[in-house]
Amino acid sequence: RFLKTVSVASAAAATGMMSTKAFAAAEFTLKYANNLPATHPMNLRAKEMAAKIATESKGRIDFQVYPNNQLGNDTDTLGQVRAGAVDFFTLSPLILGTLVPAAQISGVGFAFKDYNQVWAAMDGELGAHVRKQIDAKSTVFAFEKIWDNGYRQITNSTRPINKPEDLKGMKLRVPPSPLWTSMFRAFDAAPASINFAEVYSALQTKIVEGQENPMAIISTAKLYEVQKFCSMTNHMWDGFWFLANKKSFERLPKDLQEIVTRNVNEAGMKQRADVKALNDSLATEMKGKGLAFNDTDNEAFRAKLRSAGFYAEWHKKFGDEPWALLEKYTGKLA
Ligand code: X2X
Repeated sequence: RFLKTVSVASAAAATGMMSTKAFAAAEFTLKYANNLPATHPMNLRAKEMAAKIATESKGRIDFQVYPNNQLGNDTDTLGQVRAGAVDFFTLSPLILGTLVPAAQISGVGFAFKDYNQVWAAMDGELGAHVRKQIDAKSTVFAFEKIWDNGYRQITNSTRPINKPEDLKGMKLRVPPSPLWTSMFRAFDAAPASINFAEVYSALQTKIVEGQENPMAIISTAKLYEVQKFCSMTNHMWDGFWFLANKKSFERLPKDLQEIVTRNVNEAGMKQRADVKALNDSLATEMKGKGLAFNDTDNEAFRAKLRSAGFYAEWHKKFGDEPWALLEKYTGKLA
């Protein structure tokens, strides 16, 4: 470390660019990328966490946060974190399903009735099962505490979705993931896989009529500007696994690994509380911005998935043991 600092400083001196920054250059520069606006709790907590990591590591780690798809859309960034060009990435378990199919299990429609079930499962055996699959099947691993996205709601520019039949033929953007496409096909909609980076413009230009996301995203990504209706379907809980490239992480000495791990998990717990509070409080604000809200009867939508064979199909795909783990937390799904 001493040698490295000296060489950076003397290089700067030699070129006449001596600056205090040269002396303070961090030993490890780590890039964390995500797909959400800088104002979303994910980025507010990540920024706070980055500052804590810098302080606790005494400047040895420069933890850089790149919000809003700055380094590429989710599909690109997944490639970059696999290759180690990006060190950390937060990604929906369902999109991660394009690499590790087993990870999609937490996204089964109407699985978790409430947050008690979500955190019991994700901090418990279901989450452990998924993290083990990620570790075994890829060059990345997931930290223990999954970050929150929330329960997803459907927005569109055409009509309120009151019952499953209202989704028939609707051109709906879904994130790139087999389970998402399968679920909206089961509703007889016309799902199109589009990365979040392109969602605002796809809605604005009417390439699709609608999309589905939690309230905190509809608000911070300003999707209400290009949508008329918001139907409270709560059709799926979604989170973000905080992923790290294994080689990047293993390059850190143990004491720095411990600082990063503890801070990622602690920030995740704070982010969960922020997201829940926001998702619960935003309807009033977005009504004021012209979005028309309606509630729905969850049971009707669930029955539609059941009769379309959605649960049977995914039970078979995931296998009996993982499915039993899911139902251990949710109760019988079909
Ligand atoms: O792509 C989405 O819709 C988002 C932002 O919710 C996810 O990351 C899955």
